[in-house]
Amino acid sequence: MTIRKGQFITVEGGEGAGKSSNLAFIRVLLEQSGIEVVFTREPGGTALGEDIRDLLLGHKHTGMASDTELMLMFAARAEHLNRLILPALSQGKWVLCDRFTDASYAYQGGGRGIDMRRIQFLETWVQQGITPDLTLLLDLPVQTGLDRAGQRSEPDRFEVEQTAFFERVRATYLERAGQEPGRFRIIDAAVTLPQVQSQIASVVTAFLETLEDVHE
Ligand code: Z5A
Repeated sequence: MTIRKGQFITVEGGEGAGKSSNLAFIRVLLEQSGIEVVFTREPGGTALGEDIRDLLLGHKHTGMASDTELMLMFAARAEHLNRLILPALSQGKWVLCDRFTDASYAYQGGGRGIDMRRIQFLETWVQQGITPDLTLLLDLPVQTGLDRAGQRSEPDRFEVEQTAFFERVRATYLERAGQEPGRFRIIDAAVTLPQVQSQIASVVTAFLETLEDVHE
């Protein structure tokens, strides 16, 4: 595996959590600190990955088996890691990614009910030890997020799921955050956008300070 120099930051959250609204803010925070940032997303991030994203989010294959869905997520991830994420990190760039493997645990594990051990197996195979250095979890009550997301246009293949599905997604995210407090930072995303961004700024600043300490 290539030796990495950059940092790998992921942003997660349920429906309407405000990831899109906050990712650009995080990117600016990092760039203001002189960091070169590669901004990407999952599923997607490469030409092949974006084609897989279309299969996963579109309505052409509505009845897709849960295992198929999970393996397509990891197929896109393998391409993403090998073609974009690892090369960028090894060049010292930072990677800011809109969702990553925690989403597979939350949506395919929690939401669809796939045995978490299957997801762990794919994670070990595909990632070979590469995990995010920092994960911001934008957390909010499911109904608040659904109300926000409902203001958007055409729902994708995940957005048509019922409230119970999103409750399981949220519970899984929070459980994972509890299991890995060193990597996760939970952001209260139910408050106003400026309040959310204030929390994010504190987290990013503290993370940058931690790295300075390490390098002193
Ligand atoms: N998925 C999966 O199942 N397994 C995997 O392994 C991976 C992904 C990697 C694509 O994700 C889908 O793939 C996703 C999980 C699945 N499915 N779902 N659902 P995506 O990230 O591309 O799609 P998304 O979840 O719909 O995210 P999004 O488009 O970035 O939306 P968002 O996080 O909900 O954020 P938003 O668009 O910024 O905010 C929604 C609205 O709320 C918008 O009108 C904002 O103006 C408003 N907003 C935002 N913040 C606030 C605050 N603080 N107050 C009030 N209003 C706000």
